[in-house]
Amino acid sequence: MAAPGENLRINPDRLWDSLMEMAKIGPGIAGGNNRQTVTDEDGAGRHLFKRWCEAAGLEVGVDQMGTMFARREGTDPEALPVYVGSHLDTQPTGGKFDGVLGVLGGLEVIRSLNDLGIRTKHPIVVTNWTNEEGARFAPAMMASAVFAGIITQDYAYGRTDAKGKRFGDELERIGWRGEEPVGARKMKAFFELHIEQGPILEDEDIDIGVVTHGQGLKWLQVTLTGREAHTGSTPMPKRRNAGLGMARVIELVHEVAMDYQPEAVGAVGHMEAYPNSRNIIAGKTVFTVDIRSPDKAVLDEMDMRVRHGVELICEALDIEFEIEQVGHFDPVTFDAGCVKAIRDAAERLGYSHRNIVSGAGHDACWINRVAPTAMVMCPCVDGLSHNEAEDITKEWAGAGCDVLFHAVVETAEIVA
Ligand code: HGY
Ligand code: MN
Ligand code: MN
Repeated sequence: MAAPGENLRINPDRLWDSLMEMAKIGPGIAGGNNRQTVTDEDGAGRHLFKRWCEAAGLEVGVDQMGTMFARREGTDPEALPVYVGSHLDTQPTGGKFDGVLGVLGGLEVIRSLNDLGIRTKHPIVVTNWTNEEGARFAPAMMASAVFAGIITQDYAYGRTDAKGKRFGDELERIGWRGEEPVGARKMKAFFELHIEQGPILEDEDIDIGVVTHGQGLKWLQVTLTGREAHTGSTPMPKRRNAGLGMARVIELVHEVAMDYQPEAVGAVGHMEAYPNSRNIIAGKTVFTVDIRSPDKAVLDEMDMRVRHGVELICEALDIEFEIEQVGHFDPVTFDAGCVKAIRDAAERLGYSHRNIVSGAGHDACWINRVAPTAMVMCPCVDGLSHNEAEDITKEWAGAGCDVLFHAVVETAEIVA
């Protein structure tokens, strides 16, 4: 089957307009977005996406985790569909492009096929995965993890946010709990377009990241319990300071990551101190350790060192600890055939490209367990993401979506 000609391109202006339209839903306070999963804002974004899909002639299905599947028929309805997508939920102080570019890029592929009157043998399904971010409800990539059989739907439904609300109840409340069983769908392949969320492509002035691997991740939720006491009248030796414990663990995580440079990373982004009063020694702290590495052995060693370090810190401070692993996936190797389709498309279209390992986690990391999967990346300004100032250019978005278009259409097989 001949590959699509290099003249086949998407409409970058239409893609950009859709990105800017979606960005109006769940605006942040500094130009980005706060459209957290299964909030009313998420619901509104889903309705807009559904309207656009139906206007493009797609049939929209929703599964019991709320993931949306918008299907364009192929000439052979029995042929396994090619899936393309990402996520519409954002961080609390997120950008306009993280995830959204991959969902609306998938829709742009459909819109371009419609414009060009191209039929494909395999159906194509544009996908919006629920709760990729894991900010409101851990773990990240939650719906794709249920789809891939990594975690159960009951576990996901029972996850609670900082206010104690259950994911399952919130999904029901916004009216996006579908009937379709999760994971029943079979795929020929899955492609995800995503911003790099790091500085490599921009620094090297490269248009396209051909994602060969994704680094592994562990999220450890740590609870330290000491004793609340007066910050003024309690002698230093008599304190059981959970706040000091958290500070020392944060330093430990940084030091452990620095021991495995240049790949490994580690930080603590989520921190809660109780009772969080100016003149009470924190009796309890709850925080999440985020450690990552492309090397499984390194990730496991970092995990072991952090756990051991927490034990020593708590012994010295006479405080108790609990550690719950609330997120984990091993380093991912994407499908060589799908990766080649992306690299060949970039070559054919005349875009500069390089292999790259994804620093961030993506739904593709889980879907790779159940179907041949690969990712396309485009640069982002200063490599910044998970920040309202996240930005890309229309050219970068267009180039990434052109490559996505070719990889998807080639895999779905154009019918002359
Ligand atoms: O945490 C991640 O890497 C992704 O943004 N959920
Ligand atoms: Mn993302
Ligand atoms: Mn993200």
